[in-house]
Amino acid sequence: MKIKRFFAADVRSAMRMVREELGEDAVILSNRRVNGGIEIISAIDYDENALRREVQQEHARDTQRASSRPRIDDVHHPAPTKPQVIWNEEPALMEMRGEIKTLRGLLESQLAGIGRAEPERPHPFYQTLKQRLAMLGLGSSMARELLESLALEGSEEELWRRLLGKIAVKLAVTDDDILNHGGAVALVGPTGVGKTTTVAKLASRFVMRHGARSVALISTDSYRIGAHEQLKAYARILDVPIRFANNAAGLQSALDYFCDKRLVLIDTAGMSQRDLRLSEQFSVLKSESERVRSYLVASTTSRLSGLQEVVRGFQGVNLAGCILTKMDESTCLGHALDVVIRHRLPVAYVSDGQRVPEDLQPARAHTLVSRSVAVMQESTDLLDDEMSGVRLNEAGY
Ligand SMILES: Nc1nc2c(ncn2[C@@H]2O[C@H](COP(=O)(O)OP(=O)(O)O)[C@@H](O)[C@H]2O)c(=O)[nH]1
Ligand SMILES: [Mg+2]
Repeated sequence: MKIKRFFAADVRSAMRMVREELGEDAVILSNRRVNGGIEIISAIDYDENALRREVQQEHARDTQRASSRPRIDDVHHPAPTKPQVIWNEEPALMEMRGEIKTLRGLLESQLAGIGRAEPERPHPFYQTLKQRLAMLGLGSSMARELLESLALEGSEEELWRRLLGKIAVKLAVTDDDILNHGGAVALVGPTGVGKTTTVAKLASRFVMRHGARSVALISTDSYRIGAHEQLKAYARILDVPIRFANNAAGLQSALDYFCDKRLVLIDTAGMSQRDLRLSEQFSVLKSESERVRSYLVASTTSRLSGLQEVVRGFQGVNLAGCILTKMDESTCLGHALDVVIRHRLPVAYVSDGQRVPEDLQPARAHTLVSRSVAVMQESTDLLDDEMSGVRLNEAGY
């Protein structure tokens, strides 16, 4: 560790001197106003223990010096002038405040772990791997389960790769189920996640494989004005028949009507999992549960708690699997991985754009995991860039 004192007329110049001499990783240890300027004590390769030892040694030397000096009565000492620090104007202090905030967050999460009786794992990589899993987007209980099942032997990178392998093993996929086997398939899920677009992508792919006569569409979305129009437009483009069903009887008759089709795709009304009409929708689908397989469409841009609520809310119909959409917009795919693993929900397809039919792929476990790592890396790099921008701004550059 190297400690250095910098003196300049103002904070901005002092900070510039610190950065020029010690670089971006320098840690500000103290900062105060002294006669005629600003004094900053800064360190590089900061080691708190070494610093404490140095301070203790310095303190011991001071005491020795004081005891060897003739004692002067305190009354004769002039009152020391306190250095003046304007707390809320000092960029260095703002930076320290940020660091303290981060430390507090870390401490809180550690204490929360103790509250949940986390087993003591003294392995040096345990915490860093746990943090990497958290950055990937996995919830803390999933991260703990994975780490507990891992033999902690090898380098950190080897352990990380093994953890990713374990995630891939836990991820169930259905191997192009809908397009390979056809049948009657309903897409359910909240509004705006991409159900109608996915119906169009699947229909279009099936038409490309087996011709327009093999596919039919049904819409049960009678709640939104214009909802039918969107699907109707796709039906027209693909030249496939379409029917609308507003209740169980309507769905039954539409399915009977299309009984000669190899694939019947049912686009349902987008509803919030909190919507009371959802159970109405479930009862319509359940009435045909023998014939219809339901897939949940979920957006990977949702947060972990939101996705959990969606999956729980839509379990009212027997879900055969799910389709993960908006991968192209997601900044954290791990949330979706956590939820589908936890609910043992096989992933059928992933959608990564708006183009019909190009932006839809059958889900592959290893590809999903690698993609999640790539997205995590991109987000971390972005955050690093933003943080260094903030630090420079705080320093007045
Ligand atoms: N970026 C992106 N947008 C998508 C994706 N899937 C659907 N969308 C868009 O999301 C919006 C809502 O899609 P829609 O199919 O109407 O959702 P629905 O309400 O669930 O039927 C539309 O603008 C789609 O083009 C995807 O994978 N990525
Ligand atoms: Mg729709």
